Amino acid sequence: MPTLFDPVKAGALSLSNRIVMAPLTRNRSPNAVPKPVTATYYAQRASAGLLITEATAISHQGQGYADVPGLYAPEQLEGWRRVTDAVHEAGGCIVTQLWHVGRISHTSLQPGGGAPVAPSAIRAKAKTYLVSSDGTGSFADTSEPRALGIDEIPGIVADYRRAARAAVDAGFDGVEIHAANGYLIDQFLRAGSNVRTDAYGGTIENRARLLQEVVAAVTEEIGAQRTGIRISPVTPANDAADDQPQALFDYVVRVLARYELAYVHVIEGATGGARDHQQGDRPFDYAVLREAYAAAGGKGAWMVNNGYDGATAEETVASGKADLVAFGKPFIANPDLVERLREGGPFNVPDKTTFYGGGEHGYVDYPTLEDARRA
Ligand code: 8OZ
Repeated sequence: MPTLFDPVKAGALSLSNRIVMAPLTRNRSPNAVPKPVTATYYAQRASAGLLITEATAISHQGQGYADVPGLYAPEQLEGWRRVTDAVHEAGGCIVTQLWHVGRISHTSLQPGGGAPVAPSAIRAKAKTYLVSSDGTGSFADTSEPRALGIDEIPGIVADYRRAARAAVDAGFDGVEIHAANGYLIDQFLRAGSNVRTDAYGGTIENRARLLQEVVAAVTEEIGAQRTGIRISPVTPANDAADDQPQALFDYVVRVLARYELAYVHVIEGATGGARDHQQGDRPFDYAVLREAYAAAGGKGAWMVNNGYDGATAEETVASGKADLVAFGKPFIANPDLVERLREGGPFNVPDKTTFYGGGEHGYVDYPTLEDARRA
């Protein structure tokens, strides 16, 4: 019976244990450039089997929040090189999360102050986070998006490909395609945000076309075995809505099974919220989802996330329900989370007021068990 602490392979990634640091937005990269302190933050957490960076924009158009990092300018990639070097020095394995926000953006964050882009011109009932010139942050309604022309889609797929290449050149061990939480790829997938009548809308097959093209491009560029993907079948995050999530995501994983991906990362329930959150007329069946992937020949590691603790994670891995478990908030507050899980705690409590934006406090100053013993 595998334990959480046993090594495992996910495609080409050799992980020292099955505990993963989930992607966590921290809004500490002004001008989209990761600072030196971000290298310290990730290196402190390098005992995780795998670190997934915070969501990182593949292009200026893919930006939707103040002070989130990018992968599309030389200074950004230099910042990431410091991170990957520090993590590797500390013995860790790290992938970056490729992000295009689609309609979850604001004109003030877009090239030329233009409208954010989306499958259809439907505004999300969602907020984004802005920082004004005097440094004060505030939440703002997302802007009215414009529908992408079909001729613009190849350029977006090319941006994913370019970002994946840049990530590997900057020292990442691989990438995770962000297809969750109501951002661009998820907006195409879900009927609530996609009313297109061309080859990218209507049927499930058409709504999954962008996802399929992005996966094909990224895996061709850097290798499927270095590519993971994150999905969130029933999350309501960022106004994501579909009333047939089981049919939709059973199809999605069958598409994913065509590629020898490193892993499939599934957010169970409402992101950061209820695990039994429901969309459509029946509870979502994650076992059916995994069976659909395996039956179609999918070989990637199965990663689960959302509200796991040591006991539920241990049971999930021991029973074979998943190969990897990703932890979010616990990793913010516990740089040595792996050690603390091994010892059964204690755990530092995350401070919500320092999740988004700010400096070193609440970022790199949470104590390890060893720090606590010394103090
Ligand atoms: C929290 C705040 C801003 C963005 C996601 C990238 O939900 C995010 C995100 C989370 O995937």
